[in-house]
Amino acid sequence: MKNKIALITGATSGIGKAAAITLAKIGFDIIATGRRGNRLEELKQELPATIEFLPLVFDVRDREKVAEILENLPEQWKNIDVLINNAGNAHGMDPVQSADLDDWDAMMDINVKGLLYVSKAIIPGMTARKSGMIINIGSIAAKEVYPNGSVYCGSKHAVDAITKGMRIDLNPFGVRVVAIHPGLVETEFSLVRFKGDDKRADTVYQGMEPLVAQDIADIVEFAVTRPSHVTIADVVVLPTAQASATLVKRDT
Ligand code: NDP
Ligand code: 8X3
Repeated sequence: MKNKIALITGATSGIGKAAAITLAKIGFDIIATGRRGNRLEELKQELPATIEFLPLVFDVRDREKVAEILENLPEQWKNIDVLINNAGNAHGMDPVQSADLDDWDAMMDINVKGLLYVSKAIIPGMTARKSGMIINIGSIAAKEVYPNGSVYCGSKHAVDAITKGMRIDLNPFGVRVVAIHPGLVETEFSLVRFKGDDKRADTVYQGMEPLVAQDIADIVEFAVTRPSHVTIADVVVLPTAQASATLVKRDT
């Protein structure tokens, strides 16, 4: 995978960070994005010195900034082979009648519109070159709806639909479009969802063995190393203890 470029959004922690390290280890040059620039500098220390690294600090909600940065990449970084739309989070977990409008805005603006802004900037290069791969990180919440998760699930259902639409529209250009839909993965996800309440975040994974970010990065690696006639279109990956969005076997 030498001289290939992967752009990973949300590479400051969790799944995005694991994907960046994994792709770097198989030779990809890495563009890593997120809002926490210090985390991107730390990530650099974990990457092999043999690859090139470009950290980009921006909020995916900032439509102008996303376009300004991604449409004006330095010449050597313009030809992106793999885009991983990973940046996203849940914000809150509340019934629709009492949930916070700011949480709803955050989820729709980041998980859906942010993914679109980034894709809009990167897709023209892929269609012009008639090659490339887009990997969208969905969720089990893209396939099922659970109590108090209406808008997070809605945002991920949108990611699922947009992924299918991308696959259809980009079909004439040979651009491969992949969706990976994880169940419970222990990252900073629950800490963000519960606004820094680490005790509540811990209960999400209590008494069960969740996936780890590397489990998802392994699937990313599998998808990007398939020959060009193969698209891993849609993967749902769950911890063994999880049978559905709401059914989790826990040790008591
Ligand atoms: P983390 O909270 O560990 O990582 C989220 C990443 O998204 C961070 O790098 C964060 O970077 C970035 N991000 C969040 N908001 C923004 C923003 N406004 N602008 C730019 N970057 C942003 O969680 P995960 O690694 O678990 O989540 C990654 C993806 O996986 C998400 O799309 C999530 O919905 C999905 N997912 C997670 C599951 C889980 O159980 N953990 C299961 C299924 C799907 P920064 O804060 O530095 O900006
Ligand atoms: C993250 C997994 O079950 O919290 O998308 O929605 S879940």
